[in-house]
Amino acid sequence: ITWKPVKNYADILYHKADGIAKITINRPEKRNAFRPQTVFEMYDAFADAREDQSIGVVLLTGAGPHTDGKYAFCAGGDQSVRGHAGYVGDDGVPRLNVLDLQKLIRSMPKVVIALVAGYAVGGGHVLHLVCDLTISADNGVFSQVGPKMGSFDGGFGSSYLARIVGQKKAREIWYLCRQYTAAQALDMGLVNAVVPVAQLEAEGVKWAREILTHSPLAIRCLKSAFNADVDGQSGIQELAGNATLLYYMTDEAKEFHSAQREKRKPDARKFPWLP
Ligand code: 2NE
Repeated sequence: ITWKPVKNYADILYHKADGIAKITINRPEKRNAFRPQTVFEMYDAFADAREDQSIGVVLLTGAGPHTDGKYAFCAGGDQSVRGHAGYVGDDGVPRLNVLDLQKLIRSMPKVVIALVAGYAVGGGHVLHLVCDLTISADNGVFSQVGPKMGSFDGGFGSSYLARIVGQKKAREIWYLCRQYTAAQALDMGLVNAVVPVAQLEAEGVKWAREILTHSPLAIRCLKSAFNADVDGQSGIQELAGNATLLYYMTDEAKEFHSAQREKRKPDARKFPWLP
């Protein structure tokens, strides 16, 4: 695959090729921990991928290995900029803007695949969790650390984790703050596959290419259906938005819309009341 750079950012890399976008957190010296700017940049790139009709799959990964030879997907929020009320950017404003990013990843009608090499820790662990699929390298390390360093994620990070691995395991993960290997993560259904680290990107591209041979609308509806089961009214909104999208594409909706514009009565009898 020949990746083409899309836009220059300070904290991330953003590439596209063959219907696939790749977003790489590029702070290996900090184990790819995110500061507010990193998150704003990721949000911008994800929003671009969402708008681009040629893109069906987004790969989210971390740059590495670092000069010490270690890999990281993401070590969560950058603790060196954690202030009184959140992570503080150059503008001095405390934020938890990663929550907006989590929602975008979940709601965008494209498939997002996390490619995890090394540490997926804290808010970095939640980032892989909210992706549709996760492929881990054999050196993947999965961990929530909040209760041992003064934080927690009571949103997707806990309740969605429990949907994935079950209540008992999710409570263990958060209460004990242990590290789990890629093999353990596979065992508990936290990741979809484990491959040698050298093959991680190639495996992600292979999965993406397979997905891209399938029906975009079917996958769009499936993603919102999976979300609707978990996300309450906002999940139903997403699913229903797809029904509206599909309805707009019918002759029936077009007839009613045209009739209104042409100030005439719509010909309702042309359309069946299907059983
Ligand atoms: C990830 C882990 C276990 C790796 O350990 P190790 O021994 O391989 O690396 P080391 O030496 O700890 O880290 C290498 C460099 O990366 C920085 C370190 O400070 C160190 O820098 P230098 O000393 O070489 O200058 N680094 C690593 N993680 C960082 C981070 N999160 N922020 C800033 N710098 C970081 C080990 O590094 C570790 O445990 N990291 C901390 C994990 C952590 O506490 N993450 C935040 C959890 S809370 C969160 O993410 C969150 C939330 O709870 C709710 C909402 C949003 C976010």
